[in-house]
Amino acid sequence: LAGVVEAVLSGDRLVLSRLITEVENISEPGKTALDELFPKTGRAYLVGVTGAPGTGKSSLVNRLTQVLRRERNLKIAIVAVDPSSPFTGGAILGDRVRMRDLTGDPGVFIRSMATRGELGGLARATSGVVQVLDAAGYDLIIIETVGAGQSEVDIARLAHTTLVVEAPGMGDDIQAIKAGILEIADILVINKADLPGVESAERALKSNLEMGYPGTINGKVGHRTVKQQKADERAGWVPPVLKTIALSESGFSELIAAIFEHKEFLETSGLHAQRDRERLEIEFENTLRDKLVSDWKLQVSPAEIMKVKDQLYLRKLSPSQAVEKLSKK
Ligand SMILES: Nc1nc2c(ncn2[C@@H]2O[C@H](COP(=O)(O)OP(=O)(O)OP(=O)(O)O)[C@@H](O)[C@H]2O)c(=O)[nH]1
Ligand SMILES: [Mg+2]
Repeated sequence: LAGVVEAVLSGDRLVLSRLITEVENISEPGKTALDELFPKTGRAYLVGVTGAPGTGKSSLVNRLTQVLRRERNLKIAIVAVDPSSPFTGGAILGDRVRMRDLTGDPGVFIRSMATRGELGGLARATSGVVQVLDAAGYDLIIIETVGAGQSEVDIARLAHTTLVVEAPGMGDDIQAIKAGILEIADILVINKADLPGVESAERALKSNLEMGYPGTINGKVGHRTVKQQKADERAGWVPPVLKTIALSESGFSELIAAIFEHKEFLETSGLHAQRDRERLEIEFENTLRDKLVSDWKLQVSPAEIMKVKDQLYLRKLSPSQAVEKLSKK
């Protein structure tokens, strides 16, 4: 294992790929490696890219990386997360084709996350993978997720700067508003700005921002921690609405400027450090909960649990009485 950690730190991409697989599977060697790499983490800047399917997220990430590689001396890692299991095979293939321009660049590392049944597990696995890439010395880590629900919000919480990508073409019917993901945006991007309907998409996004940002969007109350974070940030940051065409380079210098402006804002306001602590606290709490549950399960026999569960099904014990009863053993 010592060899693995050293190889990763020295930039061995093959070893890095293998280690990521271990971490993705939350295996024992993966966990041990994460422990060893942990002191080297906390340096990378994380950019989340989310939005409805087909808005051009992968194309945008591809173009953004290309332009950044040309204009700034940064090592970039891309993590594509796709929790929609039946399509993952295709999505990965599609992303590979789209990101083909980047392969061969030693300063770019691309990884598609394998699907797992449990959404909480995906967020956790992604967090581990990002930590490995961070330790491996990638300056910028871009995380692409399809914006659909809580798991995307959890993954977006990993990022320092979150882009929500929208595309014109549906009049005022903005996908991001429907999905309730607008509130996690630090930067709003209308991609496919070459298509008709850009102005009305822009109008809809801006009026939505003014109306309720970042509280309730279409009656949906966002995740509390995100909301609080965003409320703090609102004091000094209003998400800009930008337009890009990922098929060309149109809008990308503005997008890059906005990302680095937001980074600067987080750093000078102290929010960067605060978010970092919050992320570590969440990780600590989750790990603590997992450990307490597994320790508890070791102390109670499965037969005992079954017996109590039978009483639970018959409604002779409430869930809390059932836990109470088992804990007294
Ligand atoms: N006209 C136009 N088409 C674009 C633009 N950006 C992306 N596309 C096209 O939109 C389609 C979807 O692009 P993707 O990059 O796969 O979109 P995505 O959001 O990553 O899709 P999923 O990962 O499946 O949610 C592709 O056919 C792209 O070529 C753009 O700026 N203008
Ligand atoms: Mg994609």
